[in-house]
Amino acid sequence: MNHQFPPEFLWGTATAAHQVEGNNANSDFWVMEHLPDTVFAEPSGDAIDHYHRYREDIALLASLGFNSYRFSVEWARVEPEDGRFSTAALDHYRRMCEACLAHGLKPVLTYHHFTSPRWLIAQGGWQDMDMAAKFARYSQKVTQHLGDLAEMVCTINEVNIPRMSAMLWMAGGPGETFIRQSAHALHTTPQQFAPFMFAGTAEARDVILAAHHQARAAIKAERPSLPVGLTIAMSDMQALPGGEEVRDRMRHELQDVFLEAAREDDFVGVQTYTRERYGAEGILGPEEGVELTQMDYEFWPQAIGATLRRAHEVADVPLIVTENGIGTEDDERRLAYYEAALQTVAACLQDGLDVRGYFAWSAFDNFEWLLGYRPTFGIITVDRCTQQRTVKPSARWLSAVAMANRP
Ligand code: GCO
Repeated sequence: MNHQFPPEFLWGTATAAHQVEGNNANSDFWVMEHLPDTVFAEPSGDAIDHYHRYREDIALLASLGFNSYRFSVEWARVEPEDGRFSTAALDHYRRMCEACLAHGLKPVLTYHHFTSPRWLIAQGGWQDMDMAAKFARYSQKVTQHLGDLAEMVCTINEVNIPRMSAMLWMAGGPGETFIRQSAHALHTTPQQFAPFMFAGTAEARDVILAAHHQARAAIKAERPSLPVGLTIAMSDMQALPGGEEVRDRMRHELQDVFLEAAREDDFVGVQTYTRERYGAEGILGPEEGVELTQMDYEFWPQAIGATLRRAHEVADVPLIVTENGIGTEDDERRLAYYEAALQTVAACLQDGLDVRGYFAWSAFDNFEWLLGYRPTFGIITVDRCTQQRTVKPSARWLSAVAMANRP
């Protein structure tokens, strides 16, 4: 795997605030995790206490030879009430950026990674066009405070995941009782209930894309040279004979419209875990005989090569693998996954695709949303009683690749 990557290539790992920080108590997810009929397996709680342990964590990641770290700024902390910004919270993220730079890691910031402040949901959440301006205002504030230290900014993580989840996994939504309880607890109505993850309508898609575009303008107004993009969840959508039409329709709806919306951006972040097969009737389950991961995804590391090529074809902007990885308790399989995945990334580079970086999901085992702490995506494991971190062999392997390819 040596010398197949350009010297300025970004090698990193990724996390998201809510999944690692702990006690993100002003966010919509925190509220939903604690309802009597919650759909979450368990609450996020202290997570891995990254909020307090970021210095050691960043030092550990740097010691592994990475040159970048992708993490998210938590809107619920930075703007705890509508229009009220917390300088202390902004300073916290500034200290994180400074710690990264002191250790030779370029900070790649995500401004929204699934969680939102409670007040936003009470106002109509991600279904209300007014929120786009609020997201832009928040983005401007964050850029004012951190923009000079950031390497690049992802506005919204996985802009297409609400639509995917509504069309593929959660048809009919998350269940009436849960919606009723959540809406009540978040001071809205079941009809207007729209946290990001559950905002799966076509109207919400337009709101999300407007939020991205307005945020991009706000960031550029502050700091014209800062690269801005969005990230998108892309599985390798394969058609079986007869499934081409359905696959094309679904791919347009779930991926292409979002890639098209990124054509004016500085880059697009591609996040891939597996493939999906389509037949004439729609999406098919895993193929018999193919190994499954903890997420019940097919073990399909080559998916990342296919999605990079697709993103290049449709968006035609520089590409970054902002997430790629596997939920497994068997770290040997993780290592095998990364090895095969990186081969396909190298092949894309060889074919002339402008791929600028690779971020493994995830740095640490962390809170996997509805599934709680059971799936383990980390290259570093965490004992959540002692908060002790232990580096897995897959991390050592990635570390060797990153170091061998650095100047
Ligand atoms: C994502 C998510 C992560 C998940 C990961 C594994 O962007 O989908 O960024 O939060 O943990 O995808 O399922």
